[in-house]
Amino acid sequence: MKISLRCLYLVLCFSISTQLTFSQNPVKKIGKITGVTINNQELDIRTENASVKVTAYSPGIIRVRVDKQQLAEDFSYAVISKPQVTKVSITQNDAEINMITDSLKVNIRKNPWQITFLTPAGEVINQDEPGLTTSWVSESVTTYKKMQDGEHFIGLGEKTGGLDRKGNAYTNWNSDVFGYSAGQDPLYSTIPFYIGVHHNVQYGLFFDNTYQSDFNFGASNNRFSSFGAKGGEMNYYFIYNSHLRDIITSYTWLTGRIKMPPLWSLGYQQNRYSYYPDTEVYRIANTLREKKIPADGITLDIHYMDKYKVFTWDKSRFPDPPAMTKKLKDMGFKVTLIVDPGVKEEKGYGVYDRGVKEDIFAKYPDSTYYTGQVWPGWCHFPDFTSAKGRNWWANEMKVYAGDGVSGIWNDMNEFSTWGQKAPDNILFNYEGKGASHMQIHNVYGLEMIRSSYEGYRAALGGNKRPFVLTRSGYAGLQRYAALWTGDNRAEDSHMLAGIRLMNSLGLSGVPYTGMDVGGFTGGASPYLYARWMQIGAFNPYMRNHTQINTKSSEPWAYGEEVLEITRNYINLRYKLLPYLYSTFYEAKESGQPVMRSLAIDYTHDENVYNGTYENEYMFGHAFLVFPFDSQTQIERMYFPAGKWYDLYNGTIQQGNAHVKTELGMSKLPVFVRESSIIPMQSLVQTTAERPTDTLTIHVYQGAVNNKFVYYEDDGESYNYEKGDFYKRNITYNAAKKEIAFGKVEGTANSKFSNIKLVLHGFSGSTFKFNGKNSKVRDDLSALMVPISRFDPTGLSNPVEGEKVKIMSIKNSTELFTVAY
Ligand code: NBV
Repeated sequence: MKISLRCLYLVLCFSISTQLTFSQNPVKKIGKITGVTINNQELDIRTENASVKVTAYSPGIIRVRVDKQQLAEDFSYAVISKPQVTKVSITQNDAEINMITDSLKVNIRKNPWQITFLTPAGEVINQDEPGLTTSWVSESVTTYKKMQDGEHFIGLGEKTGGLDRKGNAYTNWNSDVFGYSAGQDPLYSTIPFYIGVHHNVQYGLFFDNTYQSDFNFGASNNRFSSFGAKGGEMNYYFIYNSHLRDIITSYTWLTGRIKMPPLWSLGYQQNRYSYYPDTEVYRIANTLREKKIPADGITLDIHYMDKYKVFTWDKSRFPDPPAMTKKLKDMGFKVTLIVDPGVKEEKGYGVYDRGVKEDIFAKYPDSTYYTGQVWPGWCHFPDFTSAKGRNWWANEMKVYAGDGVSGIWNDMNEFSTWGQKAPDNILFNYEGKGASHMQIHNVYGLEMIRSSYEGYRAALGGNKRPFVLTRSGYAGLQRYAALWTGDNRAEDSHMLAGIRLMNSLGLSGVPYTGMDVGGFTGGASPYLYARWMQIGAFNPYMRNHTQINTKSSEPWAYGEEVLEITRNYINLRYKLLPYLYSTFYEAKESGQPVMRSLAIDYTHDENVYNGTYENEYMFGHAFLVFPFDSQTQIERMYFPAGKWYDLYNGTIQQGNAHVKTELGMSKLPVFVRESSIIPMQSLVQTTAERPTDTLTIHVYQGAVNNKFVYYEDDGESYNYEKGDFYKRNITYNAAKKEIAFGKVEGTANSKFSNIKLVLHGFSGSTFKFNGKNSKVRDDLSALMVPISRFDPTGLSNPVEGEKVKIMSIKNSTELFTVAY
């Protein structure tokens, strides 16, 4: 009796609680479809609880918008492309809708809503988790996707952790994270774009929502991956291509690509927090030259300002800025200045007064200014989400152009108020539509760099490339700036974490990236410093930087041996500038990153996602870099399919192999992919110096065909947009053993008048050069010829003395004349 009463009680409790849960269900689902309208390549759908729009944006890109209310006016700071006219067939019956483009199929189940993306052959690429699909909890909206067997997740911008994000969750809320830990999240910027990989397919997913967003790639669950935000619409772009690299190209078609960077910004940059007064800056510049360390940039941190007030100089430290920048320019250095968005609240400070007069500072809902504390003390913050705010900033920047400054370094633009929380209710213009801090926080940095880029370009007269660097940003930031990964620590784990951050940024459309080489906080050991500088030479942006009150971090601060190693690798970077610049051209044309995670070219090779090998990357298409830490003497390397040449001795390593290697301080393991084509120039101390007139092109024998797009322009203007460049394809046909130089495109002359062709691994064979048979007379196995006191690799030595073909390319549009 006792038992049955208890049972009754439990049954009663259970049914009440189920009902209670149900009647108070805080989760609102999208529900079943109640109406469908087909408009050419677009579906307007009404569900029980939402309005939905599904658009074929292009054959391979489908956009999905879902809102509890009517869909709002379409607006994005990230997406710059409009839908392409796309051939689609749309059919429906009571149970489902099918939308088919030339590249993919979309299936939408009606009751309840569930969307599935399939290949043209009908394989599932990605689908809603059928029980969860899209739902809301209060204003937070989330879409749940079914976790596919063996699915890998990569990208998502500046995120710590492994290459494969499976099993982890991430938050996007741009944050000032001084001395962050190597696994911290979130960091400074937000790119809500990731790539999924499984069963020989890969897709991209861009969730364009600027509120705080959360991604869950099966963190403690094996049912779903999900993405959602604290407000706004469910608004995502699904991208499918048959190669991963093309997904990056499609994503950057949507969100934009870099412009050609100023050539000088690809040279070595010397930095610290802070170099002052001007005499100290000269000392650094002179020492770089005396010690023959090639360098192009010196960056000034906050101490150049008068009491940290933006757009001012501390005249006791820098009495004559134009004279200083001129003197440095004559030595081949360009100056980059840091700027912070916080404007000191101080009547009589012109920048502030003009900001008040033009009413460009962000306010609370009661129309009083929002005030937060940063370097200069209490500050107001420009509203970069209005053209008025951006123009005001642009105007203020003119002073630096007059001072001869070449680069603008945007710091603290998360925006940061000493890492404190800024209130949700600060109001921003948001292009006239009005938005709260919650909505615009993640795009504040993006709009600041937009203003810095457009403003400084205009300040320089419109046709000179400014260099713009940023710490914060949102998807699309690549259109305006290079990004560096903020305040890392001088630790091995940070050096490697930095590699993964940059590789992930590259997968997420940002090719121009760098980290504080040498580490920002703390001090590196000589070995760590040497290793970091070697790796830095294989980063898109190479800047050495360190925190205030740390030990000096210039290349000579760690003794002779480290100095020589550092010089060797910076020398190599300068000789590789023709290769690097052409690689940036590819980034501009197709969004391809300069640092390429192996997942791009070896997407379905499981070893690539193995934690032991996840830091390996390609620098451009030719160099496989193994960024090992400074602690271990013996490490494991993984070589993907193909044939690889040791950069230093030409030894051939077959791919699909796991190899142990012994490490030393003087050498970073680097290999060259078979069939690579690598243009190089003579060593220069600055990009302001002309290299010799011979361009050396290294070709590595291999079994696969290759094409290298060789590109040059003046390195400083936008004339290339009007065709003023020099471009030609260099192709290698493996079966025919033929190397061919294509027709020259563009109106510019090359800065080189001779080409020297250096062949690697062709020994004893004949090859065709532009259709004519030639015998290989000299074969060079290594790109670098070994000699040197400290460095058995002899990176500092140019390849010289071999009898190789010299071909005149002057005024030539077709073949070269061979001049031995
Ligand atoms: O301006 C000083 C630093 C700068 O050196 C660093 O690179 C930025 O990430 N800045 C942050 C301000 C805060 C430093 C504690």
